[in-house]
Amino acid sequence: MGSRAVNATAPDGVSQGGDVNRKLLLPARLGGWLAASAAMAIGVPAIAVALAASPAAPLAAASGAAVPAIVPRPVSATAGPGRFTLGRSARIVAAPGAGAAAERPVARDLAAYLRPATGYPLPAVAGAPAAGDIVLKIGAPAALTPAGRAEGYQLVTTASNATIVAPTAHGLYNGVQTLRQLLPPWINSATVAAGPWTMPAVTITDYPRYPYRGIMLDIGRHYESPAAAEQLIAQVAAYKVNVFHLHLSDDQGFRLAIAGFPRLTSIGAAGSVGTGGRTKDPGGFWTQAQYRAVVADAAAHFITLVPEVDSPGHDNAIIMSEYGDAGNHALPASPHGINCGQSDPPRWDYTEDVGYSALCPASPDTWAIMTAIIGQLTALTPGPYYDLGGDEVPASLLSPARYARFVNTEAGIVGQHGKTVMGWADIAGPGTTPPPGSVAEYWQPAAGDSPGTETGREAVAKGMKVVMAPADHAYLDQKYVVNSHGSVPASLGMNWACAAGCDVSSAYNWDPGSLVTGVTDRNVIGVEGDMWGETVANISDADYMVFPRLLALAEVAWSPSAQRTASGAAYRDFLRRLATQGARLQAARVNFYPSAQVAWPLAAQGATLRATRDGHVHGTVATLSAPGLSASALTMCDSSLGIGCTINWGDGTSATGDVAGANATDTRVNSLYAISGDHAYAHPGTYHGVVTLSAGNAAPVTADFTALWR
Ligand code: TNX
Repeated sequence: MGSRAVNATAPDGVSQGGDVNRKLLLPARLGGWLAASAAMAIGVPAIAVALAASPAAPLAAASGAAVPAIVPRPVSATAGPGRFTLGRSARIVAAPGAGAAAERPVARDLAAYLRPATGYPLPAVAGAPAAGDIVLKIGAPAALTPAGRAEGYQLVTTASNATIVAPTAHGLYNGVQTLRQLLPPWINSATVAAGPWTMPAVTITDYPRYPYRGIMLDIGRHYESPAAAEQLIAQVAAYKVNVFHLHLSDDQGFRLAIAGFPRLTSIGAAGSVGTGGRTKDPGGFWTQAQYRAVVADAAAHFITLVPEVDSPGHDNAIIMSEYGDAGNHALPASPHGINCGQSDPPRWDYTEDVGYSALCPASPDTWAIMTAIIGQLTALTPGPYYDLGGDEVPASLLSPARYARFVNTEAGIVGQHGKTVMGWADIAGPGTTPPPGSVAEYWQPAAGDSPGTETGREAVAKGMKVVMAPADHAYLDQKYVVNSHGSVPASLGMNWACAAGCDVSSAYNWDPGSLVTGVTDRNVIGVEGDMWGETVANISDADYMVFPRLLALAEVAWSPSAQRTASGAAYRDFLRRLATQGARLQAARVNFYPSAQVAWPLAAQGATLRATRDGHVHGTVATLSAPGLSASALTMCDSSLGIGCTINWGDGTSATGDVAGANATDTRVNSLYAISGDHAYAHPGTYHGVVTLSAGNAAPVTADFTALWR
């Protein structure tokens, strides 16, 4: 992507953001794991099989007992005897205790998670629990260390109850996310599924390694609606992500209505990357009411929204909007003075280029605009952070001194509004004076003390906290590992940080507290996955890039530090647990890339069929999840291909079923498959049938179904 390179180096050799030219950043250290994964990447994805009855493949816990597969991996989990069955009469009980008020909303959340698939009423009530209930209680389990109390929880399931105890509502909510993963994957279905809804008995004590576990969505390059943002929020909350960083503005689009500056959206929001003459991709923006609603929706998922209006670079949309706004009395000088970009007058550039725009630090109009944006956005945002961006301003546009003056002025305004300054780690460069405790987001795909890493050490030296988002591990817009057909996906994503692809392995196998020399867990507050928007035109595309890699990042951010290497035990353990998430994601209708690095198991769920008056049944007997199984769905039941689906009708007869579904595309996972059949029973009754499914060399998976003729 040569055209995207930033000329970040000044003639005198000084630069913002380290001596980093994105084009040159193809880290040699990626080579090792690429070789190891190449074999898997070529040919059909590996398919392993797990029985439907044990959707969460058991893992050996420290004790040697089997504990269920949960992502992110809990701090400790010990299996107990038996299983808990969630039945039709179960209630979700906020146990009387210190914080019944805090428990109630989480109880309602849990009920809302469990009702669609179970079809059970699951009333959320206060009071004393009975056998069969799920119990939520504010309290302080002794096993939680003081550090673990803010978001930690203990979850105990026995044959009679499932109980979550946590010091905070957020901790309860985290426990709820774990509880969902103890149930079969079909608990994520939007429509009633057959069950049974059982979970293994287990004692889990859990709390996060880092307080900041984020995802960033760039709606500047391509517009995404509030509804799309909320869909992503709901999806990532399931993996205990607690920060939603919203990149609201970039060269190609400004996406939030700002009172007093209507041109920011009438002009600034009208395009997107790829817009040609504004006839394609019409852009868009959020009203302040819509923004507030997304903030509230995030908060309901215990997610803090961090707004970002990138500056002083990545600002062509602002400059194009305001350059000609001479009639605006809010601008004290001449608005032409805001433009320190490459061309004057400024021009739209709807390519993926970066590094050509800059707001001028000396213009009073620049600050009239920025003050309005920051004032309104901070007032709309209850969270502690305001992200001022600060990345990739070539020293040829703003000298380091002028860049630093810009950042320092803006940081002062942010501080006046009571917010903590956040920005890309470039803001830690020469001459900046961020208030101690400000947050630098480290993005360079560089480790140790190699070029680019100095931004991390500069941040530490200035007393800043660090969010780790090294592009070769955490940039979710990077293409996956190339396979025999070429780039993956061919039509989406970039490859500047990972020339041969960034897959699950690179998202997982790194350590935020030791990646960069001089940046340790004393400084690091968390991890963020960044979904840049140049190449993704809708939220389904974004999901395809976000999942499953975000699950790796969520674990790196949540779970205790581990020796994470491409050949190590921690990664193997993660892959096994990640594999079981495939059916969960499919049941939740989350689009994802069925990475060839993961041995996605088959998982199947039986249905209930009703016979006609003459004993005829016809229709879906089971639903099959087989991520990455790209053999044409319609030939799956052809045993000559080694893929079989046999329906045992429960009356002593068997037949081959039919399979229907959609194959994978370049940007969509293959659909769930419906296995169907036709049968005539001889006598009225309740029949217990079994569907047996197999693919390749894998052992079969079975699903029980029921046929009723009354
Ligand atoms: C880098 S590094 C960017 C974004 C791009 C992204 C594409 C940094 C803070 N910014 O402007 O969208 O690469 O991968």
